[in-house]
Amino acid sequence: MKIAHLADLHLGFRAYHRVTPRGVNVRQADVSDAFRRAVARTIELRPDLVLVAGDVFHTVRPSNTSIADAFRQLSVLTEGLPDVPVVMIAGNHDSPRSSDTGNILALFREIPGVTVVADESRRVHLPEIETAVLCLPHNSLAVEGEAPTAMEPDPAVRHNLLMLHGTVGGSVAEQKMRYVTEYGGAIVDDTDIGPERWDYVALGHYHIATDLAPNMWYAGGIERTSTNIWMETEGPKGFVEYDTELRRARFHPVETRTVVDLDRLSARGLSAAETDERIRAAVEGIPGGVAGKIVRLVVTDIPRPLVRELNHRRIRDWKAEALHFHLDVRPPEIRRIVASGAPVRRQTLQEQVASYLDKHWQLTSDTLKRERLVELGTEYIQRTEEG
Ligand SMILES: [Mn+2]
Repeated sequence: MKIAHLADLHLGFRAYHRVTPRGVNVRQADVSDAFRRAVARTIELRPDLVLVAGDVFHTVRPSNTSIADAFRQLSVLTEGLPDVPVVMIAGNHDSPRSSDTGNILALFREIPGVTVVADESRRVHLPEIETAVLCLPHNSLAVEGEAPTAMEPDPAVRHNLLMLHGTVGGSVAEQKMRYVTEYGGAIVDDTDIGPERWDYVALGHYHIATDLAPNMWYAGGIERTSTNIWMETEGPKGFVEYDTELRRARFHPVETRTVVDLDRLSARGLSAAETDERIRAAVEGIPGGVAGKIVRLVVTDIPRPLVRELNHRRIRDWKAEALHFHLDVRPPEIRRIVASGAPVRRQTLQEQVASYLDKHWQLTSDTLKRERLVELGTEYIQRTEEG
Protein backbone atom coordinates (compact mmCIF):
# COMPACT_ATOMS: atom_id res chain seq x y z
CA MET A 1 0.00 0.00 0.00
CA LYS A 2 1.25 3.45 -0.92
CA ILE A 3 0.55 6.37 1.40
CA ALA A 4 0.94 10.06 0.57
CA HIS A 5 1.60 11.90 3.83
CA LEU A 6 1.28 15.67 3.92
CA ALA A 7 1.33 17.96 6.96
CA ASP A 8 1.50 21.57 8.07
CA LEU A 9 0.00 23.15 4.98
CA HIS A 10 -0.66 26.38 6.89
CA LEU A 11 -3.05 27.68 4.24
CA GLY A 12 -3.80 31.32 4.91
CA PHE A 13 -0.33 32.04 6.31
CA ARG A 14 0.65 35.67 5.63
CA ALA A 15 3.91 37.57 5.95
CA TYR A 16 5.29 40.92 4.84
CA HIS A 17 3.14 43.50 3.16
CA ARG A 18 3.26 42.74 -0.54
CA VAL A 19 0.15 41.69 -2.38
CA THR A 20 -0.34 39.97 -5.74
CA PRO A 21 -2.05 41.85 -8.59
CA ARG A 22 -5.26 40.21 -7.34
CA GLY A 23 -4.76 41.72 -3.88
CA VAL A 24 -3.73 38.54 -2.06
CA ASN A 25 -0.79 38.61 0.34
CA VAL A 26 2.20 37.25 -1.62
CA ARG A 27 3.17 34.66 0.99
CA GLN A 28 -0.42 33.49 1.23
CA ALA A 29 -0.37 33.02 -2.54
CA ASP A 30 2.96 31.16 -2.25
CA VAL A 31 1.52 28.69 0.26
CA SER A 32 -1.54 28.23 -1.90
CA ASP A 33 0.69 27.58 -4.95
CA ALA A 34 2.76 25.07 -2.99
CA PHE A 35 -0.42 23.21 -2.02
CA ARG A 36 -1.60 23.20 -5.64
CA ARG A 37 1.75 21.64 -6.66
CA ALA A 38 1.64 19.11 -3.80
CA VAL A 39 -1.89 18.09 -4.84
CA ALA A 40 -0.84 17.69 -8.50
CA ARG A 41 2.17 15.56 -7.51
CA THR A 42 0.05 13.45 -5.15
CA ILE A 43 -2.41 12.71 -7.95
CA GLU A 44 0.48 11.63 -10.23
CA LEU A 45 1.74 9.20 -7.58
CA ARG A 46 -1.62 7.42 -7.42
CA PRO A 47 -1.38 6.47 -3.72
CA ASP A 48 -3.91 4.19 -2.01
CA LEU A 49 -4.40 6.64 0.84
CA VAL A 50 -3.74 10.33 1.55
CA LEU A 51 -3.01 11.50 5.10
CA VAL A 52 -2.92 15.16 6.21
CA ALA A 53 -1.36 15.39 9.68
CA GLY A 54 -2.71 18.72 10.91
CA ASP A 55 -2.31 22.47 10.56
CA VAL A 56 -4.25 22.53 7.31
CA PHE A 57 -4.90 26.19 8.08
CA HIS A 58 -2.58 28.68 9.71
CA THR A 59 -5.34 30.07 11.90
CA VAL A 60 -8.51 28.92 13.62
CA ARG A 61 -10.50 31.45 11.58
CA PRO A 62 -9.01 31.53 8.10
CA SER A 63 -10.19 34.06 5.53
CA ASN A 64 -12.92 33.19 3.04
CA THR A 65 -10.28 33.21 0.30
CA SER A 66 -8.26 30.56 2.14
CA ILE A 67 -11.28 28.40 2.88
CA ALA A 68 -12.49 28.53 -0.73
CA ASP A 69 -8.99 27.77 -1.98
CA ALA A 70 -8.54 24.79 0.35
CA PHE A 71 -11.98 23.44 -0.59
CA ARG A 72 -11.16 23.74 -4.28
CA GLN A 73 -7.78 22.00 -3.98
CA LEU A 74 -9.15 19.17 -1.84
CA SER A 75 -11.88 18.69 -4.45
CA VAL A 76 -9.23 18.55 -7.17
CA LEU A 77 -7.40 15.94 -5.10
CA THR A 78 -10.40 13.68 -4.54
CA GLU A 79 -11.61 14.02 -8.14
CA GLY A 80 -8.09 13.18 -9.36
CA LEU A 81 -7.97 10.16 -7.07
CA PRO A 82 -11.46 8.66 -7.12
CA ASP A 83 -11.96 5.99 -4.42
CA VAL A 84 -8.77 7.03 -2.61
CA PRO A 85 -9.59 7.99 0.97
CA VAL A 86 -8.23 11.25 2.41
CA VAL A 87 -7.93 11.37 6.21
CA MET A 88 -7.06 14.61 7.96
CA ILE A 89 -6.60 15.71 11.55
CA ALA A 90 -6.52 19.17 13.13
CA GLY A 91 -3.27 20.62 14.46
CA ASN A 92 -2.60 23.27 17.07
CA HIS A 93 -3.02 26.06 14.50
CA ASP A 94 -6.47 24.97 13.37
CA SER A 95 -7.91 23.82 16.71
CA PRO A 96 -10.00 26.42 18.55
CA ARG A 97 -9.54 26.42 22.32
CA SER A 98 -13.26 26.39 22.92
CA SER A 99 -15.12 23.48 21.36
CA ASP A 100 -18.27 25.53 20.70
CA THR A 101 -16.31 27.68 18.23
CA GLY A 102 -16.48 24.64 15.92
CA ASN A 103 -13.67 23.52 13.66
CA ILE A 104 -13.49 24.85 10.11
CA LEU A 105 -12.05 21.52 8.94
CA ALA A 106 -15.51 20.02 9.51
CA LEU A 107 -16.52 21.71 6.24
CA PHE A 108 -14.35 19.28 4.28
CA ARG A 109 -16.55 16.38 5.40
CA GLU A 110 -18.81 17.60 2.59
CA ILE A 111 -16.21 16.41 0.06
CA PRO A 112 -16.82 12.73 -0.77
CA GLY A 113 -13.84 10.63 0.31
CA VAL A 114 -12.59 13.03 2.99
CA THR A 115 -12.62 12.04 6.67
CA VAL A 116 -11.87 14.73 9.25
CA VAL A 117 -10.90 14.07 12.87
CA ALA A 118 -10.84 17.45 14.56
CA ASP A 119 -11.15 17.06 18.34
CA GLU A 120 -11.32 13.66 19.99
CA SER A 121 -9.11 10.76 19.04
CA ARG A 122 -10.75 8.27 16.73
CA ARG A 123 -9.80 5.18 14.78
CA VAL A 124 -10.85 5.57 11.17
CA HIS A 125 -11.61 2.23 9.51
CA LEU A 126 -11.05 1.93 5.78
CA PRO A 127 -12.13 -1.64 4.99
CA GLU A 128 -11.64 -1.29 1.21
CA ILE A 129 -7.87 -1.00 1.78
CA GLU A 130 -7.85 -3.19 4.94
CA THR A 131 -6.56 -0.25 6.94
CA ALA A 132 -7.28 1.52 10.21
CA VAL A 133 -5.83 4.95 10.99
CA LEU A 134 -5.72 5.89 14.67
CA CYS A 135 -6.07 9.69 14.54
CA LEU A 136 -4.85 11.90 17.37
CA PRO A 137 -5.58 15.54 16.58
CA HIS A 138 -4.00 18.28 18.69
CA ASN A 139 -6.93 18.65 21.08
CA SER A 140 -6.99 14.94 21.89
CA LEU A 141 -3.38 15.25 23.09
CA ALA A 142 -3.37 18.74 24.57
CA VAL A 143 -6.62 19.20 26.47
CA GLU A 144 -5.92 18.84 30.18
CA GLY A 145 -7.97 16.54 32.32
CA GLU A 146 -8.69 14.14 29.45
CA ALA A 147 -7.36 10.63 29.84
CA PRO A 148 -4.58 10.08 27.30
CA THR A 149 -5.54 7.84 24.39
CA ALA A 150 -3.88 4.46 24.48
CA MET A 151 -1.92 4.13 21.27
CA GLU A 152 -2.67 0.54 20.35
CA PRO A 153 -2.91 -1.00 16.90
CA ASP A 154 -6.08 -2.96 16.06
CA PRO A 155 -5.04 -6.64 15.74
CA ALA A 156 -8.05 -7.38 13.52
CA VAL A 157 -6.84 -5.05 10.78
CA ARG A 158 -4.12 -5.72 8.18
CA HIS A 159 -2.57 -2.23 8.01
CA ASN A 160 -2.39 -0.20 11.19
CA LEU A 161 -1.47 3.45 10.88
CA LEU A 162 -1.09 6.15 13.48
CA MET A 163 -1.44 9.85 12.70
CA LEU A 164 -0.81 12.57 15.28
CA HIS A 165 -0.03 16.27 15.55
CA GLY A 166 2.50 17.15 18.22
CA THR A 167 6.10 17.15 19.35
CA VAL A 168 7.62 13.73 19.71
CA GLY A 169 10.04 13.46 22.62
CA GLY A 170 12.80 10.94 23.13
CA SER A 171 16.45 10.51 22.28
CA VAL A 172 16.07 10.08 18.51
CA ALA A 173 13.88 13.17 18.28
CA GLU A 174 16.31 15.20 20.37
CA GLN A 175 19.12 14.21 18.07
CA LYS A 176 17.32 14.77 14.82
CA MET A 177 15.15 17.81 15.37
CA ARG A 178 17.16 20.91 14.62
CA TYR A 179 15.22 23.58 16.42
CA VAL A 180 13.14 23.86 19.54
CA THR A 181 10.13 23.08 17.34
CA GLU A 182 6.96 25.05 16.91
CA TYR A 183 5.25 26.46 19.96
CA GLY A 184 1.96 25.22 21.24
CA GLY A 185 2.27 21.55 20.40
CA ALA A 186 1.40 18.64 22.66
CA ILE A 187 4.30 16.41 23.67
CA VAL A 188 4.17 12.68 23.01
CA ASP A 189 6.88 10.27 24.04
CA ASP A 190 8.30 8.04 21.33
CA THR A 191 8.09 5.03 23.65
CA ASP A 192 4.29 5.54 23.90
CA ILE A 193 4.09 5.48 20.11
CA GLY A 194 6.25 2.41 19.59
CA PRO A 195 6.74 2.83 15.84
CA GLU A 196 7.71 -0.84 15.43
CA ARG A 197 4.08 -1.79 16.21
CA TRP A 198 2.67 0.25 13.32
CA ASP A 199 2.90 -0.03 9.56
CA TYR A 200 3.40 3.72 9.42
CA VAL A 201 3.28 6.69 11.78
CA ALA A 202 2.39 10.02 10.12
CA LEU A 203 3.46 13.03 12.19
CA GLY A 204 2.61 16.70 11.91
CA HIS A 205 3.83 19.81 13.76
CA TYR A 206 7.59 19.95 13.14
CA HIS A 207 8.13 21.78 9.87
CA ILE A 208 11.24 20.05 8.58
CA ALA A 209 10.78 16.63 6.94
CA THR A 210 12.41 14.20 9.38
CA ASP A 211 12.42 10.44 9.85
CA LEU A 212 12.30 9.51 13.53
CA ALA A 213 12.19 5.84 12.50
CA PRO A 214 12.21 4.27 9.01
CA ASN A 215 8.38 4.15 9.20
CA MET A 216 7.76 7.30 11.28
CA TRP A 217 8.05 10.68 9.61
CA TYR A 218 7.36 14.31 10.04
CA ALA A 219 6.36 15.25 6.50
CA GLY A 220 7.48 18.85 7.13
CA GLY A 221 5.65 21.86 5.75
CA ILE A 222 5.00 22.46 2.06
CA GLU A 223 6.26 26.08 2.38
CA ARG A 224 8.26 27.95 5.01
CA THR A 225 5.65 29.09 7.53
CA SER A 226 7.42 28.65 10.88
CA THR A 227 7.58 31.28 13.59
CA ASN A 228 11.20 31.71 12.57
CA ILE A 229 11.61 30.74 8.92
CA TRP A 230 15.41 31.06 9.22
CA MET A 231 15.34 27.77 11.12
CA GLU A 232 13.96 25.99 8.07
CA THR A 233 15.87 27.54 5.18
CA GLU A 234 18.00 24.47 4.56
CA GLY A 235 16.57 21.66 2.47
CA PRO A 236 13.44 21.49 0.32
CA LYS A 237 9.82 21.51 1.48
CA GLY A 238 7.36 18.87 0.32
CA PHE A 239 5.75 15.64 1.48
CA VAL A 240 6.44 11.95 2.10
CA GLU A 241 5.34 8.89 0.16
CA TYR A 242 5.54 5.62 2.08
CA ASP A 243 5.24 2.10 0.71
CA THR A 244 4.16 -0.31 3.47
CA GLU A 245 5.20 -3.43 1.50
CA LEU A 246 8.72 -2.21 0.67
CA ARG A 247 8.85 -0.33 3.99
CA ARG A 248 10.40 2.54 2.15
CA ALA A 249 9.83 6.28 2.30
CA ARG A 250 10.42 8.77 -0.45
CA PHE A 251 10.41 12.53 -0.03
CA HIS A 252 8.81 14.57 -2.80
CA PRO A 253 10.02 18.16 -2.92
CA VAL A 254 7.59 20.90 -3.87
CA GLU A 255 8.77 24.11 -5.52
CA THR A 256 8.75 27.05 -3.11
CA ARG A 257 9.87 30.68 -3.03
CA THR A 258 13.64 31.12 -2.71
CA VAL A 259 14.85 32.00 0.76
CA VAL A 260 18.50 33.01 1.17
CA ASP A 261 20.17 33.26 4.56
CA LEU A 262 23.61 34.63 3.73
CA ASP A 263 26.72 33.73 5.74
CA ARG A 264 27.13 36.04 8.71
CA LEU A 265 29.54 38.94 8.38
CA SER A 266 31.51 40.46 11.21
CA ALA A 267 32.17 44.20 11.01
CA ARG A 268 34.78 44.02 13.77
CA GLY A 269 37.53 46.55 13.05
CA LEU A 270 36.02 47.62 9.72
CA SER A 271 35.16 51.11 8.52
CA ALA A 272 31.70 51.89 7.16
CA ALA A 273 33.07 51.80 3.61
CA GLU A 274 34.70 48.42 4.18
CA THR A 275 31.56 47.01 5.79
CA ASP A 276 29.46 48.35 2.90
CA GLU A 277 31.78 46.68 0.45
CA ARG A 278 31.44 43.28 2.16
CA ILE A 279 27.67 43.63 2.35
CA ARG A 280 27.56 44.52 -1.35
CA ALA A 281 29.79 41.55 -2.30
CA ALA A 282 27.64 39.16 -0.23
CA VAL A 283 24.32 40.36 -1.65
CA GLU A 284 25.53 40.64 -5.23
CA GLY A 285 26.97 37.14 -4.90
CA ILE A 286 23.44 35.68 -4.76
CA PRO A 287 23.00 33.81 -8.03
CA GLY A 288 20.21 35.50 -9.97
CA GLY A 289 20.10 38.47 -7.58
CA VAL A 290 17.61 39.32 -4.84
CA ALA A 291 14.55 39.94 -7.02
CA GLY A 292 11.45 38.36 -5.53
CA LYS A 293 13.42 36.47 -2.90
CA ILE A 294 13.38 36.41 0.89
CA VAL A 295 16.88 37.39 1.98
CA ARG A 296 18.63 37.90 5.31
CA LEU A 297 22.15 39.07 6.02
CA VAL A 298 23.30 39.11 9.63
CA VAL A 299 26.10 41.59 10.34
CA THR A 300 27.58 41.23 13.81
CA ASP A 301 29.89 43.49 15.83
CA ILE A 302 28.61 46.61 14.16
CA PRO A 303 28.31 49.71 16.38
CA ARG A 304 25.19 51.86 15.90
CA PRO A 305 27.07 54.91 14.52
CA LEU A 306 28.58 52.70 11.82
CA VAL A 307 25.11 51.40 10.89
CA ARG A 308 24.01 54.99 10.23
CA GLU A 309 26.92 55.48 7.82
CA LEU A 310 26.08 52.48 5.64
CA ASN A 311 24.87 52.96 2.09
CA HIS A 312 21.14 53.05 2.89
CA ARG A 313 20.13 53.94 -0.63
CA ARG A 314 21.50 50.67 -1.90
CA ILE A 315 19.86 48.79 0.98
CA ARG A 316 16.51 50.44 0.11
CA ASP A 317 16.92 49.32 -3.50
CA TRP A 318 17.42 45.73 -2.36
CA LYS A 319 14.39 46.03 -0.08
CA ALA A 320 12.31 47.21 -3.01
CA GLU A 321 13.54 44.46 -5.30
CA ALA A 322 13.37 41.50 -2.92
CA LEU A 323 10.10 40.22 -1.49
CA HIS A 324 11.78 40.70 1.87
CA PHE A 325 15.33 41.92 2.51
CA HIS A 326 16.45 41.95 6.11
CA LEU A 327 19.81 43.47 6.99
CA ASP A 328 20.08 42.20 10.54
CA VAL A 329 22.64 44.43 12.27
CA ARG A 330 23.86 43.40 15.71
CA PRO A 331 26.03 45.61 17.91
CA PRO A 332 29.20 44.27 19.50
CA GLU A 333 28.69 42.44 22.79
CA ILE A 334 29.51 44.67 25.70
CA ARG A 335 32.18 43.51 28.10
CA ARG A 336 31.59 45.28 31.39
CA ILE A 337 34.70 46.65 32.96
CA VAL A 338 33.55 46.64 36.53
CA ALA A 339 36.50 48.14 38.36
CA SER A 340 37.25 51.01 36.00
CA GLY A 341 34.34 53.20 36.97
CA ALA A 342 34.05 54.15 33.33
CA PRO A 343 30.47 54.79 32.18
CA VAL A 344 28.96 51.57 30.89
CA ARG A 345 26.45 51.66 28.08
CA ARG A 346 23.17 50.03 29.05
CA GLN A 347 22.82 46.61 27.48
CA THR A 348 20.21 46.18 24.79
CA LEU A 349 17.43 43.71 25.55
CA GLN A 350 19.01 41.33 23.08
CA GLU A 351 22.33 41.51 24.90
CA GLN A 352 20.66 41.02 28.27
CA VAL A 353 18.86 37.89 27.07
CA ALA A 354 22.01 36.52 25.43
CA SER A 355 24.12 37.16 28.48
CA TYR A 356 21.53 35.66 30.83
CA LEU A 357 21.23 32.49 28.77
CA ASP A 358 24.98 32.30 28.41
CA LYS A 359 26.01 32.84 32.02
CA HIS A 360 23.08 32.18 34.32
CA TRP A 361 20.64 29.76 32.76
CA GLN A 362 20.79 26.26 34.24
CA LEU A 363 20.72 23.75 31.41
CA THR A 364 17.97 21.22 32.10
CA SER A 365 19.45 18.47 29.95
CA ASP A 366 22.89 17.36 28.76
CA THR A 367 21.71 17.30 25.16
CA LEU A 368 21.03 21.04 25.11
CA LYS A 369 23.74 23.15 23.57
CA ARG A 370 24.25 26.48 25.27
CA GLU A 371 25.55 28.12 22.12
CA ARG A 372 22.39 27.17 20.25
CA LEU A 373 20.22 28.38 23.12
CA VAL A 374 21.89 31.79 23.09
CA GLU A 375 21.50 31.99 19.33
CA LEU A 376 17.80 31.10 19.53
CA GLY A 377 17.14 33.58 22.34
CA THR A 378 18.86 36.32 20.38
CA GLU A 379 16.90 35.52 17.25
CA TYR A 380 13.56 35.57 19.01
CA ILE A 381 14.26 38.98 20.53
CA GLN A 382 15.40 40.17 17.15
CA ARG A 383 12.11 39.05 15.64
CA THR A 384 10.08 40.98 18.18
CA GLU A 385 12.12 44.07 17.27
CA GLU A 386 11.38 43.50 13.59
CA GLY A 387 7.70 43.63 14.47
MN1 LIG B 1 2.49 23.65 11.93
